[in-house]
Amino acid sequence: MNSQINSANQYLNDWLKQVVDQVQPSQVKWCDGSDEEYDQLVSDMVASQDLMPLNQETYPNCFLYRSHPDDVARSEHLTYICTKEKSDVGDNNNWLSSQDGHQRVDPLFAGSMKGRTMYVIPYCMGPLESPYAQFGVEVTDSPYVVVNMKKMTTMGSQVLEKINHLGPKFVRGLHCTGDLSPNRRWIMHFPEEMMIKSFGSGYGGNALLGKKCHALRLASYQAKQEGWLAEHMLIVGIENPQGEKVYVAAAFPSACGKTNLAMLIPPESYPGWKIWTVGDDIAWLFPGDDGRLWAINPEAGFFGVAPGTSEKTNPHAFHMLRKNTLFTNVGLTASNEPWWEGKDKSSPAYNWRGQSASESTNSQPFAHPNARFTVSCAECSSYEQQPPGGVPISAILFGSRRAELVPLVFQAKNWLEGVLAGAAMCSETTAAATGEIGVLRNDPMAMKPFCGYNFGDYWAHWIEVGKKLSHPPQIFHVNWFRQDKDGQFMWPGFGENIRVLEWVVARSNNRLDAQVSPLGYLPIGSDISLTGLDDMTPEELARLLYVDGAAYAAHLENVLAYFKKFSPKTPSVLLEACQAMIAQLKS
Ligand code: OXD
Ligand code: MN
Repeated sequence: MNSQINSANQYLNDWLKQVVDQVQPSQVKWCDGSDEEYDQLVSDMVASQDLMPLNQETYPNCFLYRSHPDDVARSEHLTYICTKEKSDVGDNNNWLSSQDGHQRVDPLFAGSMKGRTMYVIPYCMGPLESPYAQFGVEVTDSPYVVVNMKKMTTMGSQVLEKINHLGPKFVRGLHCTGDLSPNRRWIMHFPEEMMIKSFGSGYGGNALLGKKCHALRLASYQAKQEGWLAEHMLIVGIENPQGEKVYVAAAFPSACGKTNLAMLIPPESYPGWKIWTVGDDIAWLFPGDDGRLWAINPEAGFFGVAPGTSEKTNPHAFHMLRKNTLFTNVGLTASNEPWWEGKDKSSPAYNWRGQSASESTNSQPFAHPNARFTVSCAECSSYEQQPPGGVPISAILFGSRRAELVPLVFQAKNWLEGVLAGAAMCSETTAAATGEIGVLRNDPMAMKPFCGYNFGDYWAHWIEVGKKLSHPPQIFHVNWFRQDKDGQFMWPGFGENIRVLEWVVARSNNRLDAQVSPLGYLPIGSDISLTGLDDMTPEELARLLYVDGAAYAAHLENVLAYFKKFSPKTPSVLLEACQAMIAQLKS
């Protein structure tokens, strides 16, 4: 077996030989990343009934995967960052010493691939020729992981060529499906060793190691050492009717509409406006020599939430999913098309577990609320091929899901108050992670599940990055999810969010005045256009923008207490900015 471990990178060979000895696969398969390899894996999985072809006339080259019912989302409570010092990792993460982390998972890997194929996936995060690209090798026994990695990353022989010359500078990711029991599941990160060990889950965020594990947790740790940022952000280009394009990065917690915002189609009342999709989930942000912040999307595909995706909410995605897509845990119609809540007028015949409509319990959704689609970026008609050097960011949005309190939009007065706006984010939990849904929790910069180090150091790092920027992006906070007293959403969202983006762009270009408030700058009512939005009155818009000073101050008191949990790491300037804002809101 070890004779098959023959790359030109000795560090890679040494690691793979250890892995083979540990997991004892029946064969090793190096993934070349070709379409033929993908097709072969898909047809093998269809033959073994791990994958089900969907209606090939209406959904050509689309397949359905049904996961184990206990393995449908990220397992945050089983996700650990393992380092020498606990204080490096902070209370925002589960921590184990590196030694204990290895000791906990290694016995599970012993002999875990007996009788199975071990796939070796060399992958690249970011455009292959980008100076910002990062490399990794994922070893897995899951063909589902291989076919998903093919869509989500650049992978295969051309990547191995590059890794051959990297010496030890690549991430080693070991993944094994195990028996999928949550009692034998761990997602362990060893940032000091550039290593990931994930056992017992096939779910995307736990098993596609290039994504959350590498591109966010390990990358954020690395970015701290090297002076850049790895963030849970979409990236879009916003083009106005004059043809000017401005790039915006936006952080929202999981399953809060990042993919929809990334692919927004403006309404008819916004002729000439266009949104270009650069990325929908992760942004790596680098201070440039020109004092601006430059961004790349490290991913090559979308792993999006299917429920709620429709012709109305996200027409680009709705059409892109009609071919070459892997679906996970959606329902099925009688004509073998994928089905999810909020899709269209069709009816489901089977739920995500394969039970027929008569067998399934009425109150249960037919698609799992975290059902996903995996599709290459190239399939999206609004996708913009990113230049290797990235795109310059003019504005950063932080967005939380808040039924109350938080206005539709405000602009921070400066970088520090922008960092405060991001760090103060609280949002309601969603089905993207196991656990209760709708619980309000602190989710700074939407990075609670993804920051690979101590939040105190993270906020300090954000402040430091700002100091390197002579032309920093303007920072905004948005909330599409405010509700009225009857529990109805007050803002229509989706394509109509362009109205807020228009204000964001104008403010970033210094083209509009604004009202000054303790929170930051607020739109002067009429500056958010309501043209063509017949259902909304200026009074309703005023309610959406209303800030209850006392209630907001109370929220920030809680945030301050949260910040203090990370002291002495929490930067004192952040605490002072928060205290000053509380005092102003109260006065
Ligand atoms: C995702 C997530 O899958 O945030 O992007 O959970
Ligand atoms: Mn995400």
